[in-house]
Formats: sequence, C-alpha cells, structure tokens
Amino acid sequence: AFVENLLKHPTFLNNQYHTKFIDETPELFDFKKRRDRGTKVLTYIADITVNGHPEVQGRPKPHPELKPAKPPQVPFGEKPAYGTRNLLEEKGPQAVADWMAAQKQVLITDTAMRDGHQSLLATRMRSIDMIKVAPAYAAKLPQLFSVECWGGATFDVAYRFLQECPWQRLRDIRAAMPNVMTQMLLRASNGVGYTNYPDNVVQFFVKQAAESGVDVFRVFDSLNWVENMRVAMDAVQEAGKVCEGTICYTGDFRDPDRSKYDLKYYVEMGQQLRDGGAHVLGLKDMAGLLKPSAAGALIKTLKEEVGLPIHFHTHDTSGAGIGTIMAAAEAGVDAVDGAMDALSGNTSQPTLGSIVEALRFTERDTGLDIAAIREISNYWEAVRGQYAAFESSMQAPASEVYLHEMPGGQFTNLKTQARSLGLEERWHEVAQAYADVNMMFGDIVKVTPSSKVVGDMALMMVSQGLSRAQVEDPDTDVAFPDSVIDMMKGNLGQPPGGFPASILKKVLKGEKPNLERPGKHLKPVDIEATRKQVSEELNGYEVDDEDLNGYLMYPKVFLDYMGRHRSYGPVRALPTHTFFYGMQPGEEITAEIDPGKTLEIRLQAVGETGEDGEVKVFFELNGQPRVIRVPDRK
Ligand code: BTN
Ligand code: 3PY
Ligand code: ZN
Repeated sequence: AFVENLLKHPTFLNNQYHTKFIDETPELFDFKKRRDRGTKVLTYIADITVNGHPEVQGRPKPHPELKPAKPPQVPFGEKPAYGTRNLLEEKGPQAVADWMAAQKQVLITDTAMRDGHQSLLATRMRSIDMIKVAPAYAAKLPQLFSVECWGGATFDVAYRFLQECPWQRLRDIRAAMPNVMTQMLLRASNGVGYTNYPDNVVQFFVKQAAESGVDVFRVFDSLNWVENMRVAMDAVQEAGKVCEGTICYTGDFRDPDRSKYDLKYYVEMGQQLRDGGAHVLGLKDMAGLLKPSAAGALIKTLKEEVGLPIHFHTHDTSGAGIGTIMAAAEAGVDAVDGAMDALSGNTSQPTLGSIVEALRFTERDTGLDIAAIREISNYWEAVRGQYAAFESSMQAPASEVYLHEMPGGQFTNLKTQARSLGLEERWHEVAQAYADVNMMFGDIVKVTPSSKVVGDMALMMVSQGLSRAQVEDPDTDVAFPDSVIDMMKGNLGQPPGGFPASILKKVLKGEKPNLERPGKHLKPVDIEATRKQVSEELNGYEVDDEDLNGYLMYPKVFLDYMGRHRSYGPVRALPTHTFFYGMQPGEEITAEIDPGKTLEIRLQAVGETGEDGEVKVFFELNGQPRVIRVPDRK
C-alpha cells in the first residue's frame, strides 16, 4: 500500500520529490484513508455482519422468504415517449402550466419515492431501490404529471441514516427517467431543514437543485406566510423551473369556531402566490383534513378566484382521502398526488391505482395504464418488505386526525418519539395535548417545522403532566422547549394575526419578538470562504457545489457523512438487505459502484473474536480472497 500511495502521489508524479519527501509526507502512510473502494465496502459489510446495524436492532425483520424486488422489464435502448419533462425543456414552465390547465384528464403525481416512504417508512428508502424502477416509470407511465422524489425529510435522512448523497440520488433518478418531471418539496426559507436560512443559502440551494435535476418545486411555508416564501419562489423562477406556490390547508373552513382559516383566507393567499409568480397553485393538505364535501367548494372557489392550475396533495390518515380526491376531480382540480398502491394509504397518500380506476370511463379519466401501475406497485411491495424495521404501528385509518391535525409525515415520527419517552400507551393523550398546544399557540398551520414545535411542546406536557391551563397560568413556572422559544422569537416567521400576546409574554419572559421576515436579519453566508473552510476540515477534499449545499443545510450531519464515507466508501451500491443486515456465510451479492464497475462479493466465513477484540471476516472479492478485520463492538 505504501508503494501504491507513493506512486500515486502528485509530488512524486511531478518528479518534484527529494529525499525528505517521504518523511515529510505522512499521508503516504495513511493506508486507511487510501484503501480502495472495494475494501471500504467490504469493511462496511464486515462491520454490519459482526455488529449489526444500530437502526434495525430490536425491530421486526424482513420476511425470510421475501423475494428480491425485480423492477418491470423495459425495452432496451428505446427512447421513452414524450412527457412533461420534454415540454418543460422545450417550452419552459409557463407552457407546462398552460398545458396543465388545458387538459381534460386529471393529471397524476406519484409520491412513492418521497412522501410515500417518508410517511410510512420513516423516510428510510434507499436510492438504489428508486433508481432501479425509474426506467419503468419513464417507459410505462410517460403521461404522469411528475414523480415526487426529492426534498422534505429525504435530504437529511439520506446523509444521516442511509450513508448516501441525496444529490447523487437526484441525478441518478433524473437520468433514468428523462421524460417525466421530477418534483421536490421545499420548505421555502427553511430549505430542507428546520429553521430559516440566510437568503443567499436558499438561493444557492434552489439553483443547485434545479441544476442537479428538480423540475417542479412545491414551495410552502410552515406558517403560510407568503412574505417568507418569496426568496425561494423567485429563485425557482430564476432557474426556469416550475414554481408550485403552495397553500397549506388546516382546520375546517366550514367550522364557525375556526373562522381564521375561512375560504376568504385561502383565496387571498392563493392570489398572493399567483402575484408572486407561481405557475401552479399547490394545495397541500398535509394532515388530510380537507373533507370530501369541502374539497369541491374550496377547489371551485380557488380556480375561479385565483385562476392558476391547481395541484392537490392530501394524506389518507382519516381513510377519506379518495372521497376528497373524487370531489376535487369533479370540481376541476388539474392534478392530484397519489402513492403507488404498495406505498399508499394510512398516513401516506391515497392509493394511486384506485384513483385511476375511480376516474376511469369518466370525463376525467387519467389515461394511465393500470397494468403498468400494478407492475410497478408489485415492485414497491417487494421493496417495502425490506424495510420492515421502519414500519409504524398504525393499524387502521382514524378520524382522530380531525382532532390532532398532525401531518402524515410527522405522525409516525411523533409516535416513535412518544415510545422512546415511555408514552406509547398514552398516545391519545399526546394527540389531545397536540390539539391543545395548537389552540394555545393561536391555531397555527402545523407542517414542518412548525409541526415539530407543536409536537415537542405536546410531548413535554404529557411527560410532565402539565395541562394547558397550567402552561398558560402566569404563576406556574414552565421550562419551554428550545424550539418553542425559537418559534415565539419569530425565527420561523409569523402566523396570520401573530402569536397570542399572553403566550408570547410567558415564553419570552418579556423579550420582544422579531416580527419581520427572519431572512431580513440573517447575514448572508460567504459561500467561497465556507467552501475553503470545509475543504480544509476535510483534508483538502475538493468541495463541489452539491457538497457545499449539503454542508450549508446540515453542517454536522454532512461532515459526519463524509467521515463515514472515508471509511466505508460507496455503500449506496449495496442491496438494501446487505446494508441493514450484512451477509450470511456462503451468500453472494453484486454491487455496481460505478457504471460498469461491479464488485462481486462472497462472504466465506466469519472468524472468532481474537484476543485483540477483532474479528476476521473472510470474503472473496471478484474471485480474490480478502480478509477484513473489524472490532467486535457487540
Ligand atoms: C451512525 O451514525 O453510526 C448510524 C448509521 C450506521 C452506519 C454504520 S453502523 C456500523 C458502522 N459503524 C458506524 O459508526 N457507522 C456504520
Ligand atoms: C415535509 O416538509 O417534509 C413534509 O412532508 C411536510 O408535509
Ligand atoms: Zn404530504
């Protein structure tokens, strides 16, 4: 390894070395860092095989007879049919919106690759499982409006838990599905994070997302504050992509006790988004609260008063999702989200195949091939089986969602948090507390990140046995969670009408909140200085714009990812079962670490733990015997 390092060293190659070079160049001895990618991947497999993956410990396992997921076959070398992406490329985003408005059929977005697994499998789906099926979408469902496959929680989960680069996922899906638009969920000034970022960070992020492959940006603000959406919306328009300015739906506009969010409120917000340059109006019902009879009236009114094509998104938590979608279709909605059957229902989107069937032979027939949907869904069914460890405990849809109003993407997460605090048996109290906190905060929109703040407060109240009255009582001392203090300071922006004065006073102890747009007070980041600093932190690694955006959103998560990448290499290429469970002696897998560069890996045997606490793991890599030593950390 030393000679190999020496022969590859730029100073050596340039003939600039002298006798002291070897002494002065310690990285020549850094064999660990310079191990080839095959060895790194073997090290990962050995480690997981010996020690297990911490994320699946104690969780249900995939069924032992589960068949590997086989994507539907597509004809080799055939150019996929013209789709929305081609239209966008040729004529631009306004042409896409005009085309959308002119269509008779309900257009469909599939959310399996983003909200589907975010809402059902804790966002844990790996890129390889998506990329493999993307060509089938291109070949068999070219009439789709878009495929939602990026943004929301998927960005940080990719780095943090899946040890893979979210940007590479995007590029790979884009390349495998060149004719259908990709879609992402963007939390406006919160980017794909949980707090407001400086304007130039948001702009840099949007620019990169557009370059790496996002076509449709669904932009929302967690308090429905249009003022706080402009930077992101402008950046999307600047990039020439489709700007889906989005209203988050909450409450029930027919409830006379919830008059804050009435039809007029939604119409005015829709008009502000239109005037802010949205090509499409998104209607995001993140908790699944829009009832079938209300959907018709809301969509009809928005169509008339705003005039933009409408893209409707809901969750099936209540079980009433398909009813709402049918009402929306009847009222003239232009596009709706569904999730491929195997990743639908409950806290996910309504069932895509059933939407297609429900509209079949009607005026609004989607024109999608139901046999193709079944084939692709069968693939997702097998994929889902590999993620048994991340399944939630939700057994059935429930009308309780109309009480707590939790977003589908948060529900299972909060339940897991409740379990870890020993509150699983008191879940219905958590649900009630969540509703109480919402009212205490003035009845706000609850969607990432505001939903997380409400959830933090609700868990705190249940675990400490605090009632709403106690929290509001000026004479009872309450230690509020940091996220609550942060939101009350104005760091997520302002809800309509502001936060109630009494709760502000109690949380901030008299400190004045910032009522202006948070980005107005955040200093721009010096992008190039940051690049230099990150590069130094990573021993001279060349930090490209994708990496830098990862760092700017999540500094620590990104650096931790890079550290593990240095040891474990391109583990994204491993089959999902291997990634979470390692290998069995005698088992053989292949992993394509670059196009055309495939590792054939066979696990021969796992040795005993030696005196030094290390285990020897015996492999064959492309036919050559390899021994990897890993510490026994069990
Ligand atoms: C983590 O951050 O450690 C959780 C992700 C797990 C990655 C695997 S687990 C075994 C190996 N050891 C690590 O520290 N990371 C990898
Ligand atoms: C997210 O922001 O991740 C969401 O899914 C909000 O609904
Ligand atoms: Zn959603």
